[in-house]
Amino acid sequence: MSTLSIGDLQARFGSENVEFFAGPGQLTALRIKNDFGTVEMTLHGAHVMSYCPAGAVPVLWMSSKSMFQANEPIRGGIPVCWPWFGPDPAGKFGGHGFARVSVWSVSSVSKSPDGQNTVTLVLTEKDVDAKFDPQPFKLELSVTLGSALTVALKVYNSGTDNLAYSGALHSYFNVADSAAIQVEGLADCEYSDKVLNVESVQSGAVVIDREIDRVYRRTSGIVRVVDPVFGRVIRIAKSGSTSTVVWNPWIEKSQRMPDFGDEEYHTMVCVEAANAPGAAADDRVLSPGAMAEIRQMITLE
Ligand code: TA6
Repeated sequence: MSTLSIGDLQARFGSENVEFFAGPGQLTALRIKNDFGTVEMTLHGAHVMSYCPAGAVPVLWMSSKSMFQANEPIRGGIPVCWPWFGPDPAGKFGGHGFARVSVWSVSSVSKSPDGQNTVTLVLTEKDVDAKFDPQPFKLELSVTLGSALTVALKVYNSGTDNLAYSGALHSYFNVADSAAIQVEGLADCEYSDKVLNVESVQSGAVVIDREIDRVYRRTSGIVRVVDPVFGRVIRIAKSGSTSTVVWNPWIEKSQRMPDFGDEEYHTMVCVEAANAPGAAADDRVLSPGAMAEIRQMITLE
């Protein structure tokens, strides 16, 4: 858990492209700014809050009602869901695991010869509230700002027992009008429909005309969010993930979430790189000393 002050972080890791500051809720945050664009993220949850390619409309979405406080998830950007995706299998804690509500530490900051900047944050079981009773683990979240935004989560089993988990990079994308977009790349994929509680197969592009909460299984391809109103396509590639989740809460669920504006479903869609529970291909078990990585690469076409 980072105990360094913003000044100390700036002295140790700051650069011409990386600046530490007091973010929303006074959470310790950092900004990567280079010729490719701007990214802002917090140490809280290793949470990418925003991504704006140079000259573009922001690509990631953030609720105007999001909380920015200790022990609470941020509503928008890229929540890091780990060691469980969805409800807590033990039924004790909130959804999507403890990584997104824990304070990470800065591990490294680097710049490549072609001008891409990478910041890596780290979390281990020693940084997590003891109430979660975590097995030994290490997570590294690397964010690279180049022609793409690349977010990579490495999971290390630093214990002596197998480490079973599920997880996701739960990315919220900014769209002009969710009812006008098409989410391409999932045609003919089998999915678990979490709203209707049925298994189904996708026909053509995904359109947002109701609450959509679908776990597309055995998917490895590129997903394209085609936004005719903004006149752009958000291209979402991934690796290390066997499920792609598409989510829009639509009307009623938006009204039920206190950290989500009643009308905000109009301007967002989640496309998530996941290893979701419930299908053998997805469940992840890491043997002692092993490492697995899940990665999402986001670009504007
Ligand atoms: O990824 C879709 C989902 O699992 C939905 O079921 C919905 O719960 C969403 O995540 C947000 O979850 P959260 O715990 O962040 O409110």
